[in-house]
Amino acid sequence: MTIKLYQFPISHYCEKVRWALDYKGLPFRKINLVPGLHVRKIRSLSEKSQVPVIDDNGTIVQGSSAIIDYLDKTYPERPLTPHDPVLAEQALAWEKRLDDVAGVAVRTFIYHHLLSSPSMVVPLLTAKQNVIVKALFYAAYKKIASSMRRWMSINESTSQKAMTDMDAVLSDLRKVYVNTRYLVGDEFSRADLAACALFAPMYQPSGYGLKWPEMSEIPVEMTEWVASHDDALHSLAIRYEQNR
Ligand SMILES: N[C@@H](CCC(=O)N[C@@H](CS)C(=O)NCC(=O)O)C(=O)O
Repeated sequence: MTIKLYQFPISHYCEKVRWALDYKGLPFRKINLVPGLHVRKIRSLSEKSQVPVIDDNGTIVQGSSAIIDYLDKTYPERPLTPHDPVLAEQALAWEKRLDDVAGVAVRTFIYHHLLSSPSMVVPLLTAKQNVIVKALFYAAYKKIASSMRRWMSINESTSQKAMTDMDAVLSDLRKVYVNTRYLVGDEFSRADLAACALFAPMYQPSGYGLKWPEMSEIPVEMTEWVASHDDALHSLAIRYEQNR
């Protein structure tokens, strides 16, 4: 039976899993959920309310890193975890930092700027949903936006910290990518996948499967940040194109 992926199309943690499944050539079916309305469904499957979650013929796995562990163990072709234990440890350390620091920072920064613009953010949050869901989401938008800010601690001060965190991680990625093709060893691994997927909302690749807002609509704070990190983001965009 095909693997089911419970996801938000906009989520960069879900992009990690979409990419891992595609990379391994595993067929899967996306079950697109709407933030807020997802809780009941996800809690019926697993302990926390977070996506991504996969259901592989009754085996439920939650969280992008745990899902990649599971896929590499169950479907070892095209591994994303290096075989060499030292390199595996390095890849997992990169991935952990990217998940815990960069992924959270990218999300905080983006939502801080986009949540004040419903016409831009609602199509992203309700991507792949029907018009009725979209209309209901617009109707409840004020409440949803303030819950999202509360539940993910999104405000001016966390957004400032997010910029510092993104700077630090991007600068370390740049130091490696300037000399080598991959973060760990000489093959593409879950470290590169995590870096390119979690920063993807900042360089908006077409392979992500989302209709990104027009550059001209994006708040100036975001375009300025992107412009000032052009080199580092470019090295991620290239690797995304080569391996996605
Ligand atoms: N570390 C987790 C993070 C997942 C995560 O933060 N998911 C967010 C979407 S980007 C989510 O589901 N938020 C809703 C919730 O927590 O109920 C992973 O790698 O999967």
